[in-house]
Amino acid sequence: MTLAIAVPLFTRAFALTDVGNAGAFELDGNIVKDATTALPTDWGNGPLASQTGLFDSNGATNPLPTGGLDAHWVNDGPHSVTDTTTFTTGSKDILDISANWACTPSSNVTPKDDILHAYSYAAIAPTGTSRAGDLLVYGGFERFANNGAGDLGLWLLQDPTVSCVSTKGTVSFTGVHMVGDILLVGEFSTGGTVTTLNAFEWVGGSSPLMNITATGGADCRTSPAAANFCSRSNTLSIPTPWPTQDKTSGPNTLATAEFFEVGLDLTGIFNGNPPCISRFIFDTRTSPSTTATLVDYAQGALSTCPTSTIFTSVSPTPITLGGSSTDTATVTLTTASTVSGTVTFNVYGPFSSPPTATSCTSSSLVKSFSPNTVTIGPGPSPQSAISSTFTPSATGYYGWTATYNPATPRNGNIAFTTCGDGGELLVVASIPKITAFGFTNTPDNGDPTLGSGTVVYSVTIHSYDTLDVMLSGSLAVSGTANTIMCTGGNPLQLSAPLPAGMDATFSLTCTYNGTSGQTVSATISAMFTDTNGVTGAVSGSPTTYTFTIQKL
Ligand SMILES: [Ca+2]
Ligand SMILES: [Ca+2]
Ligand SMILES: [Ca+2]
Repeated sequence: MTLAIAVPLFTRAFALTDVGNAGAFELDGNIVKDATTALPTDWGNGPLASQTGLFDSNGATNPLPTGGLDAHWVNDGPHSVTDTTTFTTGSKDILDISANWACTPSSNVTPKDDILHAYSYAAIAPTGTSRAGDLLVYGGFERFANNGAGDLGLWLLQDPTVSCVSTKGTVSFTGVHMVGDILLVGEFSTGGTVTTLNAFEWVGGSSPLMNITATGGADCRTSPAAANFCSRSNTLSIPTPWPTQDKTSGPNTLATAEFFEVGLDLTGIFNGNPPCISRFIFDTRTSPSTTATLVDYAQGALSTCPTSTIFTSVSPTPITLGGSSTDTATVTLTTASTVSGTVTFNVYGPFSSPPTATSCTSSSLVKSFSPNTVTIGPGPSPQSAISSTFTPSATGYYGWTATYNPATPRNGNIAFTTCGDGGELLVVASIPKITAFGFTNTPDNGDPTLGSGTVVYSVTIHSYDTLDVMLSGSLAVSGTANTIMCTGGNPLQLSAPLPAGMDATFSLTCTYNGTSGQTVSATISAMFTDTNGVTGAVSGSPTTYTFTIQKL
C-alpha cells in the first residue's frame, strides 16, 4: 500500500519584493533568478532554464525579458588587480563632473569599498501591475569585504559622455550633470539591512541637489508600497553566477552585506515625465552624505530611451505628370520599444535637377501639400507610416523630407531625413505632346474644291522625357461628305510604344466625294500609359481638323 503525503512547496527562500510591487525584478537580496515564471527577472541565471536572468556566467547579456530596455554588466575587479576607476581628490557629489571629478588608478582600494562587479537594468513595468507602463531602473554591485557598513552612491546620468579611466596619474572626468540626474546615497549594515537610502535630483544652481528622499523607502522589505525606490543587501551568504572572489569566502560566494541592489520607478519620481538616462556610476564612499569622500566606482551604460532612425522611400518614381506618389517612412528604435507619435512629410520643388541638401527652403516648399502629418504607431519597433497622396502639378524633380516626432522620449528621439537623401527623390516626367498634325490634299493640295480627292493625315507625337510610354487612342475620319473611304482602317488605332525622347508618327490616307458645303473631319484622341500605370491624354489631344467641300 502506498501512502500519499502532501508536501508543501517552499520554492522561494527570499521574499520576491520589487519597487512598488512592480513584479518586474527580484529585489530580494540575492543575484540569481528564483522565479520560474518569465517575470520577475534577476541579475543572474538560476539552475533551471526557466530561471534565466539578465546575464550569463560570463556577464554577457541574455535576451531581455518582456519590457526590458537595456542591461549592462561591468567588471570592476578583482581586488588583486589595479583598479583604473577610483575617485581622487576633489570629486564630490555636490560638484559638477568634468570641472571637479577626477580618477586615478589604485592598487590598494580599501577592501570594504572595493567594487568587484556592477550591473544595470532598465525596463517598462509589465501590464497587470500597479506600476504598469512605468520606467523602472535597477542597479546592483558586489564588494570585496564586509568589515563595516556599506556606504554607496548611485548616479543615474543623462549625459552619455560621462566617463573616466586612468592607468597612470590623475585624469579629469568627461561629461556634465544635467537637470534631472538622479543620485541615490545609502548605507547598509553589516547584517545586510539597508538603513539609509536618500535620493536627490540634480537641479543646478548654488544648491544643485534637491532632496527627494520622501518619495521613496530604504529596505524594500519594509518600505511603503507607494515608494518610488527601495533597495536590498544580502542578509546571508549568497552565490554569484559568475567568477567572483571576496576577501573571506570561497570562490563565487559573497559574505553577508557584500551585495547591494536598488530599484527606482523613474516615472513615479518624475510624475510621468522621466528624463532619458544614458549612464550609471556606482560608488563607495565614507558616508551616505552628499559631501562624503568618494572611493571606488564602477561605470557603465544604461539607456532608458531608445534612439530613433528613420528610413524613407518615395514610390512610385518617376511618374508622369498627372500621376501621384507617396512617401513611406519607417522608424526603427535601438531597443525593443514602442514607436509612437507622428511623421511630418514635406515636399519641395519642382527643381530642374535633383535636389541637394540645401535645396529645400520655405520658398520651394509645395505648400498645397506640406506639411502632411500622419500618425505612426503605437506599435513595436519598427513601424511605418505612409504620407497622403501627392499629385504634382508640374514636371521636374521633387525632394521629400520626413520627420519623426515621438510622443514621449520613451518612443525615441526626433529623427528626420535631409533634403536630397536617397529614397526621397520624386521625378515627374513630361507628358507626350502632339507636335505635328496636318494633311495634304490631292489633286488640289489644300484647296478641296473639286468635290473629290485624297487626303493624307499625318500625326507626330513626341516624348520630351526620360520615361517610356505606351500610346493608345485613335485617328478617326468622318464628316457629311457622300463618301469617305480610308485605307488601313478607320479609325486608325494609335497603339504603339513611344520610347523616351523619340517621335511616334502615324498616317492615314482617305478618299472622299461630296458636294459643296459637305465636310470631312479628322479627330485625333491620343492617350498614354507610363511604366507605372499612370495614364492620361497626350498633350494637344483631342484635336479635330475639318474642311468644307466648296465644289464650283
Ligand atoms: Ca536580486
Ligand atoms: Ca533572486
Ligand atoms: Ca573601480
